[in-house]
Amino acid sequence: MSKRTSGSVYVDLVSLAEAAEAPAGPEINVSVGSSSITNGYTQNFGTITVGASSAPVVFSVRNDGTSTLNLGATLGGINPDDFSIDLTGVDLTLEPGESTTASVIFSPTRFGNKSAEVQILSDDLDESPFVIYLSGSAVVSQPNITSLSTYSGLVGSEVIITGTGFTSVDRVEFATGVDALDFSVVSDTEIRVIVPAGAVDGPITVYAGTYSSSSSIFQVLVPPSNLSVSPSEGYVGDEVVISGENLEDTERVTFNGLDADFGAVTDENGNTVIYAVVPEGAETGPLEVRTPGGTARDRGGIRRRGCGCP
Ligand SMILES: [Ca+2]
Repeated sequence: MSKRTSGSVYVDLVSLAEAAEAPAGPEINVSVGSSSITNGYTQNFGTITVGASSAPVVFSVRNDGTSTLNLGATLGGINPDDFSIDLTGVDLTLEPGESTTASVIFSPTRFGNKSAEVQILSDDLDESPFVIYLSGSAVVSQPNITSLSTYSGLVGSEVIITGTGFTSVDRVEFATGVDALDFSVVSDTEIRVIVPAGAVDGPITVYAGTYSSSSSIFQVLVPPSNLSVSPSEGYVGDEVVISGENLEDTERVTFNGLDADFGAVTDENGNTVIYAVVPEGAETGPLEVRTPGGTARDRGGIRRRGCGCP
């Protein structure tokens, strides 16, 4: 700013002083909110529940120098995975007087005290890297299961767990001690989990830090398999013996689509064996056994012998 008065020139001393202070070359100036910060500043994000996220903290970088300031940024330190920096739209080349902003959030995945650091790399002569230390404390909430979408299901099927305090859940376990590898915390009140291989009947338990909560019994269904039928042919009214795997809880036996009377016993090896009677009207065709886990079909099927009137 200058004033011109009757031929004499007066230079504004304040402007002159500012011009004198403007450093030659690039000069980084970092601020959070409206306050400038110095190299080594610590930003504390306070206490956040595991699984939740803090509000973003916006940092702005301005070039107070007289030539171009080139920027880069890295996130490192002890717990970089618990923080994230959003560099969307960041201008990494600042001309004198230009500025750009980036935001950082704290979104811890495990409980405890967390720290990390942002390093702003630039061609500032004496402030590169410009380090901003990040800190925060992660706490967990107590999960509580209130219900399951189903209390039985096959390995590989999905179960929706409903309850409260799920934000911090980092582990889901089936009986007995079988971790679910595939689950997602959809919200604080919903978790979706895939029944893992090896799971057996028992409660589903969710864990958050030192807290846990268990459901009522979940029954793991297994499809019947390896059917073997003896004899493989007979008359209406004949009894056949069906063996195989996972025949417990058999709820239906059919001969070529016709329902048969049947009963189940446990043999000396602990396997379930089904006795079924060839039903009236049965024709030659497949024999099927249905359980809550699915349906198995005898490969050879059963032949109806003669007219069924010996
Ligand atoms: Ca500097």
